[in-house]
Amino acid sequence: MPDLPRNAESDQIVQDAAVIQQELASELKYRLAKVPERATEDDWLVAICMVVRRRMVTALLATQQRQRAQPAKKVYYLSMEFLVGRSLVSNLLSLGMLDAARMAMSNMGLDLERIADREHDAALGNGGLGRLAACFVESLSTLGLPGMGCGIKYDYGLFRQEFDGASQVERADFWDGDHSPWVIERADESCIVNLYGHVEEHHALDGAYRPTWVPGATLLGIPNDMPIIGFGGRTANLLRLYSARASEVLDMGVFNAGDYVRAVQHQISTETISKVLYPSDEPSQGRELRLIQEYFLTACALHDILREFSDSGLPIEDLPKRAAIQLNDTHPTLVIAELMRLLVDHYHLLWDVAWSVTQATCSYTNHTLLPEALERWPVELLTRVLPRHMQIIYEINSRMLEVARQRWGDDDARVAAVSLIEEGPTRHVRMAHLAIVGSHSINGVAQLHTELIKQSLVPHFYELMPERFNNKTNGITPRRWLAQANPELSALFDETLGPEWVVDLERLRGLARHVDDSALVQRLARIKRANKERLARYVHGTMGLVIDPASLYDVQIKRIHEYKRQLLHILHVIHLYLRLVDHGHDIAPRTHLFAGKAAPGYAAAKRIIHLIRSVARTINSDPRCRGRLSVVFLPDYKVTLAERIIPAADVSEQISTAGTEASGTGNMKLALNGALTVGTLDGANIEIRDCVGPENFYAFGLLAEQVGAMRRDGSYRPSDCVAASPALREVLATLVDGRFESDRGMYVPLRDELLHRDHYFHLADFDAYADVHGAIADDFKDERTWHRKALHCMTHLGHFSSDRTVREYARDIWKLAHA
Ligand code: 26V
Repeated sequence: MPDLPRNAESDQIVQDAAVIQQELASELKYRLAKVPERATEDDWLVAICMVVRRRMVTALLATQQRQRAQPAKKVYYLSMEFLVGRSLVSNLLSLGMLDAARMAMSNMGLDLERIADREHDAALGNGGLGRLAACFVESLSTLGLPGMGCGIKYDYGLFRQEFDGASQVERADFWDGDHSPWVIERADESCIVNLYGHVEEHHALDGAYRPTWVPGATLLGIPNDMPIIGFGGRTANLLRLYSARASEVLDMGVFNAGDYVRAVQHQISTETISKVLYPSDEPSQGRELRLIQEYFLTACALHDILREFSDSGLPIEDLPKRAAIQLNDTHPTLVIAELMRLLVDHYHLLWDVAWSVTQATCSYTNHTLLPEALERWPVELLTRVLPRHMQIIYEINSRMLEVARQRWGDDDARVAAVSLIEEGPTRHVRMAHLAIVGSHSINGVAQLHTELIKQSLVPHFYELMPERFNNKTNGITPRRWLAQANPELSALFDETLGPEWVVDLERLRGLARHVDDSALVQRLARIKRANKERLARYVHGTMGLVIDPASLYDVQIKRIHEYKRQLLHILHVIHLYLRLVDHGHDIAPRTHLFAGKAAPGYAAAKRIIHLIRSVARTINSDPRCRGRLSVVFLPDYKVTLAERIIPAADVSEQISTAGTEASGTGNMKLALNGALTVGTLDGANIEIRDCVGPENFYAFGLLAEQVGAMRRDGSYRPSDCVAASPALREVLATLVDGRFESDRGMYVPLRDELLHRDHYFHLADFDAYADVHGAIADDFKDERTWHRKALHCMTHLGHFSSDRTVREYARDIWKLAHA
């Protein structure tokens, strides 16, 4: 970044602003045919996006020209989800024109932030996994590495969350990708995707087996490119999102038979393929459409990968020299069967050669240990939708079982444990097993998670092929999650460290010299306070609730899931409430903020939301709680809301049952914005604690090993915890005594699960959680020490930049040339 003297820098901003102003006027006039007096905020949004888009296109073409001139290996990041959020401000920031754009608009009587707030938040993902993919594509560009994200252009992203009283209601969230200023349709690069049908057995003259897949349906995959610009504006890689369209190839046949209506219907049904993103944690029934979506992505992506490769003129055996394919979870695993199909059936490679090319090209990231989240597809369904792929999967399996038998002889249990096919009343294909055998690298997303993959999830595969397993701890992009979300804090970093920290987060270490600088700590405190006031205004504006910026903001924002234990958090809030109103104890002022969506079919998660909202209503309307305790459940959690909440948090709740949260990334975002973490020793929490030091991390609860042992020996008795804790007894009683909800039956299932099973060990950890919160409340009273701790933490969190993570993938797995 050029280190201009201050006044030269501001001269430059004035000049840039003048240019932007001219371009804005021109866009408004010639694209929208409007005069400024008649333009709406949405018109101005289009105009400013177009001004930015020009520069994006320039960067994109320059990047592509450079990459063509110097062909190099490229990574294709295949993911069913990219949770990109809004793009205007992040693009302005990357192009170094944020201040100039703000000035240009202000000169025209417009407020950039207000206009940017009208952009749709592209929610093409569920949560952590999708947001990680978006951070990675941004980091690839910032690092100048060649890569492309491949995903689906859903018409409807994750549902919008509304409320009917305390109950979640889902609303469709239409994303008009076809008219987004950030998307360029590439109809000329469409490809054909086949489905259904049957396989005909043929043999070549030399006797080789040459099956032909005769498809029963054909559709088109249309690429839609979203350039993702790196910080500094030098590199723009593509996020390529495919949409499905009816193919005329098939329709013509139907037309000829005279059935016009059926032809149009066919068009409607093929286009449903990219219609909607599936919410995670949904029960797995009736998911033929999801399987087709997954195949659709892999077929489209591979088509583009092989087309790009064919430009190299290299023989197909050299594919791994030019392409690395990263599977973001098992969702794109069919790419392994599809690549084998193309190599064997179309390129006529020998099976063993094709198999080494496939393994050398593909690598797999696991993101979950929960058994219910591991993908398994019924053999019957796969056979019907993708008959040739199912044959190939059987062949892969039989060769792998041969290796297993050589190793373990007739230890049938072990051999069955690695089979790609799960036997039972209905047979299933285990997608994680297919991903493992077809990849040269299998990675977890935090150290503990990787250990658990090796020791508990797939120990037999680890025994067979230990060298393939490795860890890549997740990270987050400091551009969106610091520079953009927390501009005041970033300005403080700029002043103290210079501007380079934003592309080299380890430089935050330079703050270490300042932890005893009381002026700096005071400024940090003022910045946090301003962020908390801003959030308070937002809460008041959207929900009509008054919250006190002087109180401790205790934040839990993430998908609602039993393993994440929002229930433990709200039980503790109830405990505080009872101390305050029933026992007359005073408590230090605190505000509990929750946000998150529950999958539409996940009854327990919806009940937890209902409980939180009911407790919030009771507490917020109880005058005895005024100035002491308030509870807020903010609706419709998404990237944009995260950007508002995170800079304002004092405490970050990361309280999953140890051994269940693969990594977490919200934990990193909150800590980097100066929140102190209360957390279990789970996922990346452990590495965060190692970095910041145990005295700056509020750890509590059972360890993964202890939870694992109790699960194995069945020794956990939640009722014993209740017997030993009067506080817990009192709290549980409120779930059914009508105090929070007049329908006393409403929370009976929650209470019964806790008392009789408690699969996620809430009650076992309750007392320890309450104790550690006691310590937090004490520490928060000493403001200076608190902010000093927060500063100390930030200093040591450079490791959690997604730049570091992506560099590790590039070096260890993808083998990309250095940038
Ligand atoms: C499963 C399904 C199944 C049904 C269809 C849609 C769908 C979508 C996603 C999933 C699995 C989600 C797994 C996941 O999000 N894991 C999270 O990954 C984060 C990034 O590595 C990590 O930080 C979180 O700890 C982990 O829970």
